[in-house]
Amino acid sequence: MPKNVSVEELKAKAKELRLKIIETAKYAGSGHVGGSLSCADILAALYFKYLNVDPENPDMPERDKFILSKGHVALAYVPCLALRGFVPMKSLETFNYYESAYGMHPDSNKIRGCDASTGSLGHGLSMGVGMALGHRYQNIDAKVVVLMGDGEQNEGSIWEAAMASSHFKLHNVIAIVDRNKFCIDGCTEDIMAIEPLDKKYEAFGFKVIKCNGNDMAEVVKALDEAWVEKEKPVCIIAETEKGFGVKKFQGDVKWHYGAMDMDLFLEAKADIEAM
Ligand SMILES: Cc1ncc(C[n+]2csc(CCOP(=O)(O)OP(=O)(O)O)c2C)c(N)n1
Repeated sequence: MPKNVSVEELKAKAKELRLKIIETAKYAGSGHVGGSLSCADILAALYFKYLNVDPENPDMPERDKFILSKGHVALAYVPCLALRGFVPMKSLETFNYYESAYGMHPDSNKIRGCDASTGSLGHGLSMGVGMALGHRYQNIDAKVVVLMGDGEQNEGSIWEAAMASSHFKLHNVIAIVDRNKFCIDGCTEDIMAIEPLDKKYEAFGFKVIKCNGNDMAEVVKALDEAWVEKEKPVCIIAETEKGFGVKKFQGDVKWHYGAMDMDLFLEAKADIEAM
């Protein structure tokens, strides 16, 4: 059952998360800031309202599972786990350092509360199908939420997993696509077009919900609807903006991955604080 947390409280969490994202990128020297900022609202909503997870008991079998299929945004995920109490806040200072547990891609053997090691794109939904089937066989009523990128939709394995999700009627699987319109080196529609994405997921047997993924009220409405689905797997297409919250990053493909000097860091921080 989702917790009783208001949209305003979630907005404040998303803002806190965005600040942690850019601080962590500054500690690391660089990072995937664009795709981290685009999905900050989704992560904040999931971890502070929807997911049944417990930082005191991170391995409880009946927990909801979360898979960061777009694993390059550990820069958003690890700070989110820190804010939720799974990992020490201080550890963000070691992000992507040699021998740190917190690399540029998440390692479930090293990070408390992390259910899947990711980074090689295209595998999260397949892992999610396996986890959801595992829940079924063990009579565990838990959700499996998979956050994917839109460029990531070019990976064929996603579509095999989509077929399996509907074949097995995995209504506890919630796939979320961070539709920020950019991949690593350009617009998704120029590199390898994915539209009409909603029709594709519908054809693969999903219930499709569209929302503005940078508007917390819309994110909550979409997740509320997804959480009560009892027939089909769900795909939420969250329309977002890459770099959302920092004016210099928004709409600039260069900020898929980058390093900020101190002036830009302070500018980014001021932009987020003014949100
Ligand atoms: C299998 C695989 N191929 C290539 C990469 C390199 N890579 C890292 S991020 C990225 C772009 C991903 O774009 P998208 O899914 O749209 O992510 P977002 O824009 O949300 O950051 C690529 C190609 C990878 N991590 N895995």
